[in-house]
Amino acid sequence: MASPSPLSSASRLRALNPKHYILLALTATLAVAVVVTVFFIVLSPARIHFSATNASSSYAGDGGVLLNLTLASNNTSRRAAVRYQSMFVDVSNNTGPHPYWIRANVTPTTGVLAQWQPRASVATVTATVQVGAGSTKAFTGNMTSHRFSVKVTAVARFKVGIARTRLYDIMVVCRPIDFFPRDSSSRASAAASAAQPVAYCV
Ligand SMILES: *[C@@H]1O[C@H](CO)[C@@H](O)[C@H](O)[C@H]1NC(C)=O
Ligand SMILES: *[C@@H]1O[C@H](CO)[C@@H](O)[C@H](O)[C@H]1NC(C)=O
Ligand SMILES: *[C@@H]1O[C@H](CO)[C@@H](O)[C@H](O)[C@H]1NC(C)=O
Ligand SMILES: *[C@@H]1O[C@H](CO)[C@@H](O)[C@H](O)[C@H]1NC(C)=O
Ligand SMILES: *[C@@H]1O[C@H](CO)[C@@H](O)[C@H](O)[C@H]1NC(C)=O
Ligand SMILES: CC(=O)N[C@H]1CO[C@H](CO)[C@@H](O)[C@@H]1O
Repeated sequence: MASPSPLSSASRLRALNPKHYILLALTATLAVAVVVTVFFIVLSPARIHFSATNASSSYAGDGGVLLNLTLASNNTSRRAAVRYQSMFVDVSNNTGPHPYWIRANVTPTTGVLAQWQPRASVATVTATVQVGAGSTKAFTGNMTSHRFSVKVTAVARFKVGIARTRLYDIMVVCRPIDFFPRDSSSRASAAASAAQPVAYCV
């Protein structure tokens, strides 16, 4: 009559438990890894493409110049909406290694930026850089410079259904743009054909 004693079954349980724990832990780790990977792929911030267009300049009342551009946020994601918590646009007169940046006023600061931008949609904001009268000559080469950089720094959250991600930092620099087209005829023809150059940002 060799029925298993309570002691031996208890010790067998003790022997199995660590294995179970390890298996459970491995399974849980795997599950978390899968969830994180899926989340990352679905909500990858790389699905936002910025571009700058409609670069133009005009004289400010104080003798300085205004540099205007339209910044487009192209949310190419098929699932995720995006909402910006902040967005800064800086313009530099230098595409080289030591840029000198001036921060632009972005309008509208509420509205487009404060709302969820739906998946597969384009939202645009206007950015205006005010170059003071004193620095117009140095910053714009007396309005003869043709290569300017645009930098976009944003903090954004993504949403799929009701699931929201943490905040992501986004920083892109756009291809050089020109606020001072070389001759007015090319500016006029560009405006007439509505074919403004588009500078993509990466
Ligand atoms: C650029 O300006 C033109 C004319 O003002 C306008 O029709 C066009 O929608 C603008 N482009 C963007 C991307 O806002
Ligand atoms: C640039 O934007 C400002 C407002 O931000 C506006 O007053 C000015 O007319 C614009 N200039 C051009 C050339 O569009
Ligand atoms: C936005 O991205 C889509 C998908 O790649 C593209 O077809 C569309 O032309 C883009 N629109 C703008 C305004 O950049
Ligand atoms: C850019 O602007 C700064 C300050 O106005 C000036 O010192 C510098 O020479 C400019 N750089 C170029 C390439 O025009
Ligand atoms: C700046 O450009 C204007 C014409 O666009 C010219 O009359 C002026 O002499 C220039 N200033 C300097 C310091 O080069
Ligand atoms: C205009 C624009 O933003 N085009 C981008 C759309 O998205 C694809 C990838 O999804 C990019 O390659 C394009 O540059």
